[in-house]
Amino acid sequence: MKDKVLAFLKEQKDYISGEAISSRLGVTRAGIWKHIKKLKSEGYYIESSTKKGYRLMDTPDVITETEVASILNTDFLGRHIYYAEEIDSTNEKAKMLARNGAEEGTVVIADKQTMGKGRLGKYWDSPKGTGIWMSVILRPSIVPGEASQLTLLAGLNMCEAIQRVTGLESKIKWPNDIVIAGKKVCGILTEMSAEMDQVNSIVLGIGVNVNTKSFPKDLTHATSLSLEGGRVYTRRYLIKEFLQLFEADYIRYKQEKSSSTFLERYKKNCVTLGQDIKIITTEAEHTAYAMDIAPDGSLVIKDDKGECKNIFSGEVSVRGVYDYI
Ligand code: BT5
Repeated sequence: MKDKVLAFLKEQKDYISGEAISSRLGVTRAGIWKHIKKLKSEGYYIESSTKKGYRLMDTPDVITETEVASILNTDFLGRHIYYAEEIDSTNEKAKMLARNGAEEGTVVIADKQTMGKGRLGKYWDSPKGTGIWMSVILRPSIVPGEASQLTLLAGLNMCEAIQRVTGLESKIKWPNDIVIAGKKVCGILTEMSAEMDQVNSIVLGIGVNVNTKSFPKDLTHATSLSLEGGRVYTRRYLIKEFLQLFEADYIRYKQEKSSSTFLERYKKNCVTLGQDIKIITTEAEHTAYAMDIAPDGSLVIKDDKGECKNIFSGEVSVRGVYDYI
């Protein structure tokens, strides 16, 4: 019913009385008021006047299923959207939905996360209304070792989506941080449910700081699109761009079963390559030179003894020797 009220308000050019809405939609005026209140809390700017009634003034930056679905041009990605104003973690919700049989392409979006997660138990700052906190459920027939290729692809597509929507020079810090001017604007957390030789489901969790104005003190390397671009961006256009780019590449990846479809594009956007880096594990820190990305998604490095090795995401963090990237 909330969606019907919204659709009705969108059709009107002027104020419409509560009475007119209620008789047209067959709901009590108290019911209409409840839905209007909910729409306002989702971010719609609805003016209410005791004399004239209601008028939808603006749909500024709403990322509900209705608004996202209405602009999405995909076949299966985001055809089912679960939206929450507040949630613990979209990845937790998506994992639960996946366990209960949610279809491939189901997307979970929240306006705020109270327990947003990074990798290895780290936290992800996800304040209300400023970012994209989103998880995508995938069910590819691949072996668990291949899943990291999909997280690279998601990172690449979000990097490209940011470039298209904002014109900013976003880059990828291997494996999955997206950075602008040396600071982190997006992080990706992939979680998977799998047997030894088959993936059941993959949850790609993506966090983008879009209109964040300031960060907690400990996040000295964080930035937002708005801070870098000097303007406010509409989150749903970035969601749309990402889902469309990712769907096209994901379909090709599944057909060809190879990262070669996107590896060159990934390398072109990757700031880690050709740099001296620090490789940080829970036990130690080593310096190395980042040479290449292998087809399996691992980073090919030359260590300080001159030996070449492949390192895999998951267990390590990579930093520039002098700075964050
Ligand atoms: C990540 O981990 O970068 C993965 C972040 C994934 C977040 C999404 S949001 C939707 C979905 N649901 C979830 O619960 N999570 C996913 P990692 O590379 O481990 O980086 C974590 C580190 O980034 C933290 O230890 C902080 O130092 C820093 N950090 C935390 N919040 C940040 C933010 N909003 N922007 C930039 N850096 C942040």
